[in-house]
Formats: sequence, structure tokens, C-alpha cells
Amino acid sequence: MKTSKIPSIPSSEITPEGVYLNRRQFMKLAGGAGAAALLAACGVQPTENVATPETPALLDELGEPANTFEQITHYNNYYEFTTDKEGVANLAEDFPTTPWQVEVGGLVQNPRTYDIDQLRAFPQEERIYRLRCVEAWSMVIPWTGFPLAKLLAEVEPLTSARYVAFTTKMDEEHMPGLKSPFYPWPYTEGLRLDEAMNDLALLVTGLYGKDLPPQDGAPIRLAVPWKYGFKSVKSIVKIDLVEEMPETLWNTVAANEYGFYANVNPDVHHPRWSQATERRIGETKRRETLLFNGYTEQVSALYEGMSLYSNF
Ligand SMILES: Nc1nc2c(c(=O)[nH]1)N[C@H]1C(S)=C(S)[C@@H](COP(=O)(O)O)O[C@H]1N2
Ligand SMILES: [Mo]
Repeated sequence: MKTSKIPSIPSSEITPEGVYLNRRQFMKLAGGAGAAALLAACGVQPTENVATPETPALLDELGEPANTFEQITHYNNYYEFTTDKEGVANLAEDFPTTPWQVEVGGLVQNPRTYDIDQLRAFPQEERIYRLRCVEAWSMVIPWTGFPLAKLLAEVEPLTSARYVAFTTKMDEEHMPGLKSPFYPWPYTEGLRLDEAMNDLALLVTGLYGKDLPPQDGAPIRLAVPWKYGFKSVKSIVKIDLVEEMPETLWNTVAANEYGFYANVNPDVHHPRWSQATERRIGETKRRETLLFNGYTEQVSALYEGMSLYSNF
């Protein structure tokens, strides 16, 4: 990833004005959430993304500006709370994210239950990723997190493991959407093991250098940027290595509409709408959707010899 390969700069060169310009380097030097506090101490607001000559906007590797913190935290899909995208932030405000544990097990050599602080102790990086929802809207989001592959390496998948299954939190007291009988809760998802091992698959703990807000999946969620957003599960509590392709919430609800792979593809349409174009939140003109959401170089090898039409 270009965004994580910028050489670090000596801290003596970081001036208050330079901090924002060199935010990504700074994040690497200072590390994760601590960096946000330091940025704040320097009088720098890491929560906005309005370009000025002094503070150019954060850009992804295609040169597209990140959405603002406000947009990313007030237009959400999180059905455990509500199906109203603009209502999630308010309903999730008091969602308790501590204590929090993630149980990693199944077909592994070293099953282990991680406390959230142990997951935050993995070396964190900032990655500016595009997120393309299957509903044909998209955003550019500066996440903080670490590759899922690093966690999987610790638990050591057995050779019989072929898929990774994710289970998320079911907190009836704080998640009013769980009362909806239309969904087979809890929200579950899955990846093929080689997809999960791809460097792009990120376990996310932060956003714009701050701790992840509840509406975006606190305290830990996945970001799989070459797939439709529904694969990027929020509030993970369990990760299982399994032999068979796992059941997932959306595939269970409507297998003909939401396949297991769910790779972003402008040529494979949802039965009820086209996937050829998308609306970037904050823009009016629609833009063309890119194969694998623009990450072809990093992921196409995963699907060599496999039909992207029958395996949608
Ligand atoms: N647990 C859980 N994770 C979820 C969802 C959900 O409803 N519940 N929605 C998914 C969908 S459809 C999308 S597009 C993204 C949205 O992430 P964002 O709100 O942080 O932009 O989260 C995904 N992860
Ligand atoms: Mo989505």
C-alpha cells in the first residue's frame, strides 16, 4: 500500500504547521490513538478534511480526497441499531465498548481470546481506503488498524482451515435494531482464508487518528476495501477458522442478491439496480465504479481462473 510506505521523517522536522501535512508519517512515528492526542496538543484538528494551501486534504492513492469526519460518522449502515443511516450515530452514542474481548478459534493451533487492549497493541497504521456500499454510494475513509493477517499468524491456522467466519456483537439492551425479525442475528460474515490473509484486509480500531466511534463499528471492525461494504463487519466478537464456506447474514437473507464473494464489480449487477456507477458522499455527479473498487493490482490473483459472474 502506497499510504503505508511513506518514509518516516525525523521528529525534529515536525513543526505544528507540518504536522497535518505529514500526518501519515506522524501517525507512524507516534502510533495510533496516541497520535491524535499529540495532534490535539499541537492545536491541530485531525477531524476535518477541508483543503487549504496550508492543510491539503488527505488523499487516497488515486488522489481522491477523504470524506470528512462528519460524513463518515453520520451516514452509516448498522442494522443492529437502525436502518436509518442518519440515525445510527445518535442511537449508538452510548453503546458500551469496554470491556471487550475477541475470541479467535476454530481450526487453529493456538486458540486465544484477546482483550481489546491487546488488539490495539498490534502495530497500527493509517490506511486511506475507498468504501463502496452495495447500495451504490461510496466514501474515502482514513482508517487506523492492522492487517488481519498479523492476527491470523499468531493463532496459526491449521492446514484444514479454508475460510474465516466473523461473528459480531448482539447487545439487546443497547441495539434496538435487533428487535427486527427480518434478519438472522447476529450479523455474520466470512472470507476465504487467502482473502483474509491479503494485506489489504484490515482490522480497524480508529478513524482520522481517533478511536473508532460506535457508529463506525467500535471497538473493532473489518475493512475489506475491494468488496462491497457489507463484508466490512462492525463490532467483531468472534473470529473462527473453518473448513466450509460459512453462512453470512446477507447471503442467508437473499442469496440471489448478496453473494459470498461480493467483490465490487461494475459489470455484475444487483438484480434490482446497476452497479456500473456510484455516488460518492458529498458529490453530486455520479462516478464510474471500478473493478475490485480500484484494488485490482492487489487482489486479482486471488480470483484467477474463477468466474466473477457465477461467484458474485
Ligand atoms: N455489524 C454490522 N456491520 C456492518 C453493517 C451492519 O449493519 N452491522 N453494515 C455493513 C454495511 S452494508 C456497510 S456499507 C458498512 C458501512 O460502514 P460505515 O457505516 O462505517 O461507513 O458497514 C458494514 N458492516
Ligand atoms: Mo453497505
